[in-house]
Amino acid sequence: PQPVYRKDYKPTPYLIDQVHLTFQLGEEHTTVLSDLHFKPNYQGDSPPEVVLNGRKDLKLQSVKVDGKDVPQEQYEVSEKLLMIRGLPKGPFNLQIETQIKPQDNTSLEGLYKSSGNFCTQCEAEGFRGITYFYDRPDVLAKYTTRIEAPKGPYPVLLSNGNLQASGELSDGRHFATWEDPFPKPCYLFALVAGDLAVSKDSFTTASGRRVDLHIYVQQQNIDRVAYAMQSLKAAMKWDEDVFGLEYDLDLFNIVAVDDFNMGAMENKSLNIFNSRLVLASPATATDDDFARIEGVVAHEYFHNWTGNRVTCRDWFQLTLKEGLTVFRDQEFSADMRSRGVKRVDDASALRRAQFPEDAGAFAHPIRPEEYTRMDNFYSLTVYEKGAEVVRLYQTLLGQAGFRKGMDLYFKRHDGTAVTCDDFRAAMADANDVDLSALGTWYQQAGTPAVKVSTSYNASARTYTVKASQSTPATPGQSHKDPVLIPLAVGLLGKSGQPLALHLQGSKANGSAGDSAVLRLEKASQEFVFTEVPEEPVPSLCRNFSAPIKLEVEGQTEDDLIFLVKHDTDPFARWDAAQRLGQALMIQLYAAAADTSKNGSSSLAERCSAAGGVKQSLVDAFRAVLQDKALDGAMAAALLTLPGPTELQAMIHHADPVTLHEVRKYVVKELAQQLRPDLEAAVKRNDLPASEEYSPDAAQAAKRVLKNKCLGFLAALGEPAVYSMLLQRFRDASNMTDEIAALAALTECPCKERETGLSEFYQKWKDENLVVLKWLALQAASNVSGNLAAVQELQQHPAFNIKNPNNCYSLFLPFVRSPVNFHAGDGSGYRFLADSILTVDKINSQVAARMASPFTQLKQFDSERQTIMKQQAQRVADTEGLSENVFEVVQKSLK
Ligand code: BAL
Ligand code: ZN
Repeated sequence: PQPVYRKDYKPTPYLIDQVHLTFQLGEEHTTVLSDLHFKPNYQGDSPPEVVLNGRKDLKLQSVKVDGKDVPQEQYEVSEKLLMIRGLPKGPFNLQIETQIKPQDNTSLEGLYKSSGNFCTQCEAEGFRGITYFYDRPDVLAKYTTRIEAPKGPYPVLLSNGNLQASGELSDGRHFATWEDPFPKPCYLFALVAGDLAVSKDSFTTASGRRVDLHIYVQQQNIDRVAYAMQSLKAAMKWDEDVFGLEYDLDLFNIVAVDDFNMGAMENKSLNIFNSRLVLASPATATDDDFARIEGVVAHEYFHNWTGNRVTCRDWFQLTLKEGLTVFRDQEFSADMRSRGVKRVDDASALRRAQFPEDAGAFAHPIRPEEYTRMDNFYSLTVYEKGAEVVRLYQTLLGQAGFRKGMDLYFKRHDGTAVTCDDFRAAMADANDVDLSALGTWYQQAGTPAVKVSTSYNASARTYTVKASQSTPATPGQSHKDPVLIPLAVGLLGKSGQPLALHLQGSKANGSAGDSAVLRLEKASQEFVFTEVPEEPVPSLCRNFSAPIKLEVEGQTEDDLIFLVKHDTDPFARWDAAQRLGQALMIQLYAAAADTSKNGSSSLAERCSAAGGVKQSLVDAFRAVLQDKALDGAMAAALLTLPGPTELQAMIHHADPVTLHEVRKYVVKELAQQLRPDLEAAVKRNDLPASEEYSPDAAQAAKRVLKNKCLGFLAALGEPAVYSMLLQRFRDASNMTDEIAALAALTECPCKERETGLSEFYQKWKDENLVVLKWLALQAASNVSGNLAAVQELQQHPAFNIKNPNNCYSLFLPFVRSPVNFHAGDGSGYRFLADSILTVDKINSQVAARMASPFTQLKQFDSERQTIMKQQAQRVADTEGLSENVFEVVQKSLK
């Protein structure tokens, strides 16, 4: 397969400004009539060829220009293209008729069927699976869509825009015609036809427009949409309040489908969602599910402006809409819930998942330079790191400056397809500043590493912060330039009080409360604070002001404990706790892995001979547990030790199983020493049975802390704790508590584990979304030898390999189990490779996602690298492999 390069961008020789589509939906096949109005966009007198994208399963029926058949010698059809010559000068209409078979489409791109209903997914390049078209985001057209279908099985017919007409046809068929007044690229096209129930509400915009809000789901799920509806209305209001952005049509539809590759899709006025991100009831959804639904409903809604009204010129610019929209949904969730906890969660997720991507074989800049399959670049880097880069603008410009930039961006670019450079120019021009230094973030892959050293001069009362930065080489990019890093800094005095900040010169970018924002832009720089009355403890990268890895020279354990106690910045406080845990586990890993001195000792003995878990860490955790004023969610975050992926990245070629055992040892030691505090915190945070469940942040915070403590107690390995967990599982009045108790048991090899899993399945076997949780818990378990259980689950009647959620709930959690995925005999890797090959024949996007662990293989010890490579190679060598999977595995093998 040939990659596409960003540098090769060229506009199309024609524009298409009007699209009329007619779908004749049927059980045997579907006919698509497409009538396209072409306008010249070329120089010179001789009309060039029209070359349209297609897919091999399109059956071309006819091609006409201005109503007349195009002679066969004037067009050519290949697997991926339709080429037409001899076109008239000036505008013309091209009519194409194709036949497709949505019922056989398991790729879930283009038009397909889910639970008997027709639906579409066109981003990034799915529209070419429906009809021949310029399937690229810079061709914007107004669409009219007529849908014809048998009325019995498909009473609901939906597409983008407003309903223009509907009525009966002969033979029990009916039709609906939809018209979308806003020009859009084809990736935003959508169609749904099916037997769906609808929940209706409305929202009146600030300027008085009444918008009908409809959420369509399968009949049996109609009582589970209230939260999504409430979230939608909150998002509409928030976008008006914060960005002055109103909705622009009279109707907004959401449809939930079970079979969906992504989380959701922002099609103009007809968002289509993976049902797991719409449906929720306290009995079936967890607090996290509720929060995710709120965030994703908002995200898709926010795309109406950032993505739909202003879209991307080409797919390399994906972060233009995704980074920006993730940033917007993060800010929305921060306003709906706890801002500090949200920031910690986002920073933690970035470090856990995006940092490894940025350090692995698939590292790419937020604006990639090339791709083979665009689907592979719907990545954490483009989305989440992209959002952090958008946040840099806000940190540098302040909220008001950022808003000015957004206003100018819409003023300049509404209704057009633009680039990330256009976004940066709008931000810069609106604030009359030079932001060219931010450009490097779009070009360079890799996480910048910043080293900070500090010194206090008591006689001069100055405090000097020296910072140097470097970005590690990534595949294809050995040279890296410094990037512009806003580093938010606070200084704490001896009793934990914030010190007033006076920064010498004008190197600070501004200050917010107790923090100053240092502007790092060179390889190495120095900043001096004056009038500092005492030697402070620095609080660095506050609010995670940039997506960097920070090393603080000379930072002591006492400093970290002090920060955990006193820092008022939630991120910096959490980060200090993380650093304490990291340092301990890195030290214990060295002892655990060194079997040379006493090979017959157990891992616990080696860890304990190396000093075990330090009293200081125990004390810090105890203080968190005893702090009744602390938000429960923040407490839970502070009590969460760094996970396997963060630790793996810090220890060169570590053995992941030993690392897991070390972490387990630390959890157990903490549980033993903190038992009374853990038990007290559980008690304190148990809600009275009389209190009705609410997914709001306040109540959820109590549950998350309680369940975090239960997780620690499970590590004690005591029969009494197992029975207590089983009882809690049985007594739980909501899914959050039910699944948390079961999750704790699932990590323990005990009879209560089997009882719980079996009872849970019996209780929930008819609820697809709950069964997914059951699959995921078992697949992720570190109970040794669990691969056999996962293989059995693959054969279980509840498991459907054609459904992406099923694959995501079995294979992705499995690879997160250090013990079983990284089993020394290579069985986990073999299983993954076999599963990728099976799924690839059904759905290559899902298979490519499953292949991503191979991009990390260089992190592990050499034996594991060897056996992982063998399996990646086996996948790469398989005949008929999809381009999606090929692109991921061949990068992994370089
Ligand atoms: N555009 C794909 C789904 C999303 O990011 O909203
Ligand atoms: Zn998005």
